[in-house]
Amino acid sequence: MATPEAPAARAQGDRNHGMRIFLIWLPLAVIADVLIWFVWKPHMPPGTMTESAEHQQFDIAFLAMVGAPVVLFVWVYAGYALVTWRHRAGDETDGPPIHGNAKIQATWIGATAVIVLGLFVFGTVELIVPAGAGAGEGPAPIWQPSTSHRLVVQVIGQQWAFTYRFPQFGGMESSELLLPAHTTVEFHVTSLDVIHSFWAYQLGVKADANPGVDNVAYTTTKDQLGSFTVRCNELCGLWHGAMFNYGRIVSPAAFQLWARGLQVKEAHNGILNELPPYAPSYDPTVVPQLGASIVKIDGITGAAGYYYPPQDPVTP
Ligand SMILES: [Cu+2]
Repeated sequence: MATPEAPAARAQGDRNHGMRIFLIWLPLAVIADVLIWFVWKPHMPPGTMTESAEHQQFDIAFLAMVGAPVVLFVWVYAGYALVTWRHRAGDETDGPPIHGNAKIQATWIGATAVIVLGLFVFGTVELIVPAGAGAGEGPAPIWQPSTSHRLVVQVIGQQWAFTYRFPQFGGMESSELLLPAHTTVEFHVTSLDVIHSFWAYQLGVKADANPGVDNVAYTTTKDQLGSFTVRCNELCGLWHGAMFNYGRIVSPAAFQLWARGLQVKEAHNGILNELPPYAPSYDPTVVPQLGASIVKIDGITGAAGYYYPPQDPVTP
């Protein structure tokens, strides 16, 4: 039979257990956080193609670094408890009655309060600082980029394609999204029919595309060139799954060449004249009639749908 321990001896034993658990946990937590930051973070989505994407990558890595020590503490404690306090053969006694432990309770409440409130402050700050976790989405964004030199791109969702409109290039439209490197982009996202969502994954931009609403989202491209994926991220009907395409970040010179060239082409073949004036959103009831006149024009670059019916329409 085990003899009951004296309270002083038990307190000393608790301290030893606590210190041992801490000493097992601490190096594991440090190793996990170092691995997360230096090994995992460079591969974390959405990458570092834009400042907003990079900021989101930082947020995910930081949250993982806060979470990993907590998970490891639970595992270490569970493992330690299984080994140290397991039932031993022949021992039929109950454990000692416990009537609270002010130190452990205070530590527990204090540590969890600091973690939860710290995450609350971190999350709130990251949402509202420029290029933070949010891309500023909404009709009235909570932050603005510091520069007024912005490329404005309107994103028009429709079943089942995105069209991109460039008001600084005469309202030119394209079904392809090219963006220049080292440029702050101001997206204005709207829809012609049902609700869609513009999700430019590697740009770290996701904004609802709602009819009659002008949702603004910002991002700033960096020096990385290459393609990125654009998906519709809101179930919008039968071909929702096919509503994606690829955009590209190109050099500023290549972008100017492309955009000016398209503007000249669309001015030349009459598309710019036929398009409605640039506006934050468009009346979807007039768009089918608009498409009826636009499809007769040769050299159409826009997306399929009301605006630009998919069949070859150039039949007199
Ligand atoms: Cu959609």
